[in-house]
Amino acid sequence: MSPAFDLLITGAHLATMTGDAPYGEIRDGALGISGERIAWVGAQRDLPRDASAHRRLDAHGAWATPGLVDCHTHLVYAGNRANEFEALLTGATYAEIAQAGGGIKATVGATRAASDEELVAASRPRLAALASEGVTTVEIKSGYGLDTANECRQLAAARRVAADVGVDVRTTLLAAHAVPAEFAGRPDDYIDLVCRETIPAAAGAGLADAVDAFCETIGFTPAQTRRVFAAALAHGLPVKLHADQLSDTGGAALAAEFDALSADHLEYTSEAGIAAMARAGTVAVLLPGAFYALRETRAPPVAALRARGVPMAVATDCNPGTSPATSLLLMLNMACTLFRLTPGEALAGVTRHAARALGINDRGTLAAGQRADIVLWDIASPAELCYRIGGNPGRGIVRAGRLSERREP
Ligand code: DI6
Ligand code: FE
Repeated sequence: MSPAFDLLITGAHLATMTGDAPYGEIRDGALGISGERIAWVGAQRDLPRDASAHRRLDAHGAWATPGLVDCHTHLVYAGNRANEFEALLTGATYAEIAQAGGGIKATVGATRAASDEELVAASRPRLAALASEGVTTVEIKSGYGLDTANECRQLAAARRVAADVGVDVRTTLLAAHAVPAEFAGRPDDYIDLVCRETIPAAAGAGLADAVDAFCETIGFTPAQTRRVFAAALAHGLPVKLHADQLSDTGGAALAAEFDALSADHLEYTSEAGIAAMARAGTVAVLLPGAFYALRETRAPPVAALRARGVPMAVATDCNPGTSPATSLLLMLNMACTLFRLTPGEALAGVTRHAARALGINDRGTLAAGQRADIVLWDIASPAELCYRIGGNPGRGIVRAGRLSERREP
């Protein structure tokens, strides 16, 4: 039977991100799409002669990659912290800013005060900016509500923003991000609330796809993180962890112990933590935007992660404090320049491995059966996506089989 595609893309070089060859490259390739799925991938000369299509697109030598996946963001929040950025550069210290109610506290205040409409309106441009660069799947965390109602409100806003912009979303409950003012000095009581009330509420309402925590000397202890993870798993939700960002608290190994989808940041992760991640199949999510903004000097242990075969993803960490970034393409460059990933590793980090960090296996590669999320780029080689500092060579985006024209941010 001759295949009849809904959309047939020809004249494209394909970075399929499958197999062992760099980028899974197929020169002069074609992509057949049926409904929301990729139905056929290969060299154009191998396309069945009698293949027909309702719609055809000649890519004129563009490169096609899988739709990009930003697997770690906190992009739903109100207000911003440009004032703190400015204060730091004119002599204030982090401690002074925190004492004056700044930092995460400031964003929690603004987010709680915003109506649902305001929260969605404030967040939409950030997701639209990511989408304009070919992001077709995004993860969005809560963590600026810090009570059950506001955490759930943030998760619901994340779903709404994603539907508005047309990006597929996975939401993550990050109630264990900071201790809210109401629980100052009583972090264990707050964790009680998170385990007893917030996780069950978010899970029961179907608002969360995973649970995350900030395990750090300035966040929650490993013991508190364990309690959060146990509650998450008891409610059927997989876990992820902000691990070893500022110090080695054994976060990576703790994440692995709970079969976490990912452990994120990892600047201070030890060899034992990496070995545990390798055994558990936990993805390492690298966040060069936060590393850069904090002017960190200790890079994550990329060589050791590579040696152990731990899959590495790359994400924006879009948040108002430590990574006010809305460009995943810029993160590709920074992952190579700051962390020494190869362009092939970086591109896998925003496609195949990023999907895996979300526990999704139907995207992140160009292969038959995968969701038809595809980006066409005006580039001469895939490495060009990592080489540029700024700019957007995107030419077209296919989201779940539907071709949308290139949109400017
Ligand atoms: N790690 C961070 O660096 C950010 N959150 C986290 O878990 C900080 C977020 C903020 O400052 O608003
Ligand atoms: Fe983060």
